[in-house]
Amino acid sequence: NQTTLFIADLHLSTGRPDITAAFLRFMAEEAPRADALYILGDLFEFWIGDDEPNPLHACVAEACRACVGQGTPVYFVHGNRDFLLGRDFAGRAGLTLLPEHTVVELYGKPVLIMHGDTLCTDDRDYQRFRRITHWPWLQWLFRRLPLSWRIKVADGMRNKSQNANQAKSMMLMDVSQLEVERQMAQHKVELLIHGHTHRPDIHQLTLDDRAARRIVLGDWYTQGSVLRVTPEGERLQRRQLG
Ligand code: OKV
Ligand code: MN
Repeated sequence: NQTTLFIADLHLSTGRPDITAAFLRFMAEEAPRADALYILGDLFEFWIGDDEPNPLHACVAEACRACVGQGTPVYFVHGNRDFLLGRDFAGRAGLTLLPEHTVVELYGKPVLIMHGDTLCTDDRDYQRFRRITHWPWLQWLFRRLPLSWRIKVADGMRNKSQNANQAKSMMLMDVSQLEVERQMAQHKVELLIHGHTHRPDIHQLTLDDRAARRIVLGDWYTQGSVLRVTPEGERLQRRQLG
């Protein structure tokens, strides 16, 4: 024991049963042995409401619930894709929803955790999309639309975004170093853990002449990415999907 697990960016969808299988195996075999599991956003490829009757969602909820039932709390931070995941689904899955930026104490050290999209401040178009789709009254309105309308709107938005992203540079889609340092200083931490950029790595930096680190989780498109934090240190691991 004495291990806390972190995952992000699984982008689960019915179109990728291999990722779902890897996640379910992880939830059954590894997660229950940990002190806690943190899911740092984009568990799902898209989310248009807790009322979508999708067998994948029921399956994932059951797997999370079983893990929590065995004594391992599962925390969830919203990603840029599943930001509409709400209290209904969280309740069914036994998930504890966390705010977008949270400082957790891990074996005596304060650690800042987040999805990571708020670090990408150079991508002005994305930040505008984020601001608008997070307006509470617009979310309220969207949630009240018939499911078939929400599916159409969401499909249209994803198609549009896919085309836009192909034109964006790699630099633009990465985090802003200035914003990383700003948020770490604001929360007074020397360790930041996030996902979103799909560039798994452990970055060293200095903040106020002190050594600090930023750990980036990888996505699960071609292999799993799991961060294990113990009192001794951190290990960023990869998992075969098959
Ligand atoms: C998630 C992203 C689609 C990026 C729509 C209000 C509004 C929520 C929504 C619809 C889309 C999430 C919920 C999805 C992320 C995209 C395209 C780009 C960059 C509204 C609140 F405005 F229509 F009223 N949505 N879906 N994108 O398909 O999961 O992250 S989504
Ligand atoms: Mn993301």
